[in-house]
Amino acid sequence: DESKLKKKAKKALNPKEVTVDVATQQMLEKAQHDGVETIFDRAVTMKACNIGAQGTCCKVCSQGPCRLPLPKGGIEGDDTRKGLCGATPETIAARNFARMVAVGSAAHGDHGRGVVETFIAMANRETEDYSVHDTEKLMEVAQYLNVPTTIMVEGEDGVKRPEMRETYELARDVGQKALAQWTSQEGEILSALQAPPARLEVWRDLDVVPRGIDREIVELLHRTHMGVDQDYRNLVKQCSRAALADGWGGSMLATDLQDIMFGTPYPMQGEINLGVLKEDHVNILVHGHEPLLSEMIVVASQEPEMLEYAKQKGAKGILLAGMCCTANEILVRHGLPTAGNYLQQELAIVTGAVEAMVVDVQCIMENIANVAECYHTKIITTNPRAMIESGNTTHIEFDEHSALEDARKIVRQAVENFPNRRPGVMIPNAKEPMVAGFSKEAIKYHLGGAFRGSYTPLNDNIINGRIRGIAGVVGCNNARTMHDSGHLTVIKELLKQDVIVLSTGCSAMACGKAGLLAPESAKVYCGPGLAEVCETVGIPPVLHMGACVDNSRILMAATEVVKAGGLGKDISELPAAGSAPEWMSEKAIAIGHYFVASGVYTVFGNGLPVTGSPKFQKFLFEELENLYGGKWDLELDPYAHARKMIEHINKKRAALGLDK
Ligand code: CUV
Repeated sequence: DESKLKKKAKKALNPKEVTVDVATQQMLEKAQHDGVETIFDRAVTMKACNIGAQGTCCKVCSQGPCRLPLPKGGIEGDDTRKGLCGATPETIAARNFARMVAVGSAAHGDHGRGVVETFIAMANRETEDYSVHDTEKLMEVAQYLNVPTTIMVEGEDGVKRPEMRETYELARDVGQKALAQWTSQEGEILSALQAPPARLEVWRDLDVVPRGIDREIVELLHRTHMGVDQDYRNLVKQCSRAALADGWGGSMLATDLQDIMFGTPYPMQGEINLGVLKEDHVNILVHGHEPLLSEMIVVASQEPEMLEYAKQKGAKGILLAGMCCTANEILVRHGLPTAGNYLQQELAIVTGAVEAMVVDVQCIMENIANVAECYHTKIITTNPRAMIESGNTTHIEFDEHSALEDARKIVRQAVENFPNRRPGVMIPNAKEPMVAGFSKEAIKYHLGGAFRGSYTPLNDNIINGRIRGIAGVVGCNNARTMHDSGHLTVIKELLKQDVIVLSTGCSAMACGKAGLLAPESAKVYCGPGLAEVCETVGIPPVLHMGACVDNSRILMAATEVVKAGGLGKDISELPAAGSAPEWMSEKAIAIGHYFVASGVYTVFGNGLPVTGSPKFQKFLFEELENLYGGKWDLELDPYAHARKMIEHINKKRAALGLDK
């Protein structure tokens, strides 16, 4: 009847209200026209659960779920809320939080494990498809893993002298030693020892240096079992171990070994947004997180035989582009085009121009299979850990021993799908040029002054106030908040105040689409000091450092800044802050927590499931600062969000005696 229809019409999605990205708006209109439902539609029709959002729904045993929402009008007097077993809101919220840290750390850790396994196969020359690309990085990693890089060789004169070890022999030992960081049960993981000595001291005092990557995650999960750890402070302590095992362990080793195999990123020119797709080409999207497969697809899609095959099928060529963090991986190493960030994955298919979407792990929406059914797109899953139960997806398992062959199989299937395009293809006319690939090494080079090998000039610019401070703005998109808008507002506010921004993940992509990764944007968006630095050096004001695992690069860049001197002895003393304005994944919580435990003030947007327990929230938002020098915060309004970060940066500047 009419009132129902009216209600429905009222609930219908208005594309301009849910995203600031023009290409996304256009494709949402097309989806509506084509009768295709996306996450944006469901975000309108489906409300989130208020108790879960507060973090106080306990379902760790079958006597519940026990639901402990904040009473209307707040808590007066003692908080008497309890679960059946007596669990307090603190225990429940802390356990839920801990589980997010555990899963997020597990995701990065398992990604890292895959990299190490491939690395070992490469070092043993069991696969010719991968090789050592960056020997300098190999040496660096060998050093922190205590693997000797030289051996003593006796010369003709009978004198023994040190000689460099053979590359693959060295790589074998590095691979084994890296793997041992996952399995180790006691002591301290070696990659974490790269932190500034003062930070290490903080961790040792608090007894949170990770003993082994797997161990900390398993122990954290154990502690959240019914009836185990019922002290939220003690739970958070183990959260720190697991999160640090992610940032300074699983993620860091993944990044470093990927750099050895595929090259350390240096600034590259690239393009971003759905407009990178080409109507007359076979379009292949690689979506997910791991570069192991996508690196091979890069090779396979450029082989002459494959291009010939594409021509036979009526296409002019093959266009390979990325989505989500896989995009970041192939962008920062090859300059390959980026189709879009997390909330654009369904919409890429809606163009009708994608022959295959090849996925591995993490951030892949199950609904892409439904959307693909409305077009000709093939969804190809590749990882035994991540399949989609849907008739129209294909699984082509990827094995590092037959990597290039597997990649060829996948590309061939995409090419064969080209003639199956349906009428109504529409690619948005929207793409932006960008520069990406700022590893810690690249920052040293570009901001390193005349000698191109030091962080001192950067520090000098922070000390003299041209650069007020450093912000790490990272993380996902979230369908509960306007797509890309939080990232862009926070970042533009920071730039105005001369805060240089380091970015990764979907946040970096939001910047790319809005032109913030183009060096010319510096004079438009930055305060005079930062603009001058960017223009002198020729860099954009937002430095795209890679995928989410590459947040470890931000930790190491911060460490380099500490080492360069003049800004205190610890990361917690730096005029710096972290932010994830549109976070959604559990990985984001793990990342947030390792930033906090590393001494960084970290603000999240969009809600945090801790608000149902004011005591636990206070612990994270205030008391942690006394322990770690860093703390959590939550701010939904992006302007206030940026302001809080700037205030923190100012506070740190004052403590260092700058701006006198
Ligand atoms: Ni790993 S974790 S939505 S793709 S940043 Fe993007 Fe990045 Fe979040 Fe996922």
